[in-house]
Formats: sequence, structure tokens, C-alpha cells
Amino acid sequence: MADLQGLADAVIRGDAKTAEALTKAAIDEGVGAADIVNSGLIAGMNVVGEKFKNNEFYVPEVLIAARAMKTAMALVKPLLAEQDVKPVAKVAIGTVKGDLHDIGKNLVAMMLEGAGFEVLDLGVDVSPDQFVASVSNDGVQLVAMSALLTTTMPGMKDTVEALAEAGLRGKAKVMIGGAPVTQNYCDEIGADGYAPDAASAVDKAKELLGV
Ligand code: B1M
Repeated sequence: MADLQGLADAVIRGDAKTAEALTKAAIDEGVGAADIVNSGLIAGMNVVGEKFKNNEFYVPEVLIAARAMKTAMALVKPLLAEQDVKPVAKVAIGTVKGDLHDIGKNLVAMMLEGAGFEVLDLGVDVSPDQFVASVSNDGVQLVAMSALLTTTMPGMKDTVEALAEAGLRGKAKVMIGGAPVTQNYCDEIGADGYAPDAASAVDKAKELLGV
């Protein structure tokens, strides 16, 4: 019997070796890729997200859990395509232009991936044009922007405006976050949502996209 609860627990503990072994065993037993992802990997990352929100887990624990999740996900990914399992939605994430901080952005990306989103990571120093291209060329439904400097926050406003100018504001939602970013700033620039941390970012993304 495939041990999907054991897989979820291995992800929570950040035990990549066990997560990999249990994923291999489940695949060999013919368990569907969607079940492995939903009942094993996402279930585990959901608990990690809750613990992070409640300050029971800190950044290192989340990073280690996400690494275990990614190790197992690498085995499942080819099957997802074969079995035509669709991601929850497609997100482009990046740190805005002029800003090189990526630790928080990476955490948000990992939590989104752990929740079943397809994540296009545009990296750091991402221009409004790059975000716009992700929507127009790659079919992204959610633009997720991170900023850690007060001086780079205007890049978020520029991106919201660039999306509007390109006529794409109706095609993708915009979510923002990062230490100096606030709900007030989100309202001020006309973004769709703000999240204070990586776990809340998953909830906000689901809320914005209705998934
Ligand atoms: Co810089 N830095 N830094 N830095 N740095 C800060 C941000 C700063 C507050 C330090 C300080 O002065 N006390 C300050 C900014 C001041 C301001 O503008 N308010 C600062 C400065 C000034 C600078 C430089 C200008 C320093 C210099 O060169 N003179 C320079 C700028 C470089 C650039 O970007 N162009 C600089 C450089 C660097 C390093 C390269 C050395 C390094 C970054 C390494 C890296 O990221 N790869 C660095 C670091 C590490 C920091 C601190 C110490 C830590 C940031 C961090 O990673 N936090 C930071 C001081 C501090 O915060 N104590 C500081 C941990 C991370 C998990 O939190 O990113 O907030 P955070 O992410 C959270 C939430 O905010 C949220 O979820 C995450 C997880 O819960 N979140 C989102 C983040 N993005 C989100 C997106 C969402 C939703 C939620 O939706 C899309």
C-alpha cells in the first residue's frame, strides 16, 4: 500500500530521501500522479504553510521542506504531463526591477508550487515588460511581485500600469508582497491582492483566482 501520509510527513520533516523513496514506491505501485501530488506533496506543504503562519516553523524549516517536496516532484512531473494533470493555475513570480533580494520571493514560489500552481520564476530585477510578456506570451494568470526596498516598490506600480497599457489587466491578477509592502500600498497602486508572508500568499492566490 502506497504510504501517502508518510510522504506528507516526510515533506513536513524535510526528509528528502524518504520523500523520494516513498514517491518512487507509489509510482511503482501505479498510484496516479495527481494522488501523489495532492495527498502527499501538497498535503505536506499545507501543513508546512500553517506551521510557518503560526511561527512553529521558520524560514530554514520551510526551505528544507520545500527541497524535499521538489525532490519528489521531479519524479512525478513527467507523469503529470503523461496523465494530463493540469496545474491549479499558472503564476509568474519575480522580484521587481532594481531589487536583488530573492529569499522571500523563493519561499513564496516554493509554497505556490507546493500548492499545485505552475510557477514561472522570472528571478530578480524583473522589468514591467518581462511581467507583461509572461502574461501575453506564456498565458500566466497571476503576476506575483516581491520588493524588499522602498526604492524599488514603484516597480510594482509601473507593472500594474504596463499591464493596463497592454490591455492585459483583465487577463491576469496581480499579487504583491515583501517586507516594506502593505495592503495600503496595494490599494494605492490598484494591485489585486497583498500577502504578508509565503503561506498567506498561497491563500491569497487561490482567493484571487477562485481556485
Ligand atoms: Co538587503 N536590505 N540590501 N540585502 N536585506 C534589507 C531589505 C533592509 C531592510 C536592511 C536594513 O537596512 N535594515 C534594507 C532595505 C531598506 C528599505 O528600503 N526599507 C536593505 C538594503 C538597504 C540593501 C542594499 C541597498 C544595501 C546596500 O548595498 N547598501 C542592497 C540592495 C541590493 C539590491 O537589491 N539592489 C541590499 C543587499 C542585500 C544582500 C544582497 C546582501 C542580501 C540579499 C540576498 C538575497 O536575497 N539573495 C540582503 C538581505 C539578506 C537583507 C535582509 C537582511 C534580509 C531580507 C530577507 O531575505 N528576509 C533585510 C533586512 C531584514 O529584513 N532583516 C535587508 C527573509 C525573507 C524570508 O523575508 O523577503 O520579507 P522577506 O519575505 C517574506 C515576506 O515579506 C513575504 O513572504 C516572505 C516569507 O514570509 N513576501 C511576499 C516576500 N515577497 C512576497 C511576495 C508576495 C507575497 C509575500 O506576493 C507576490
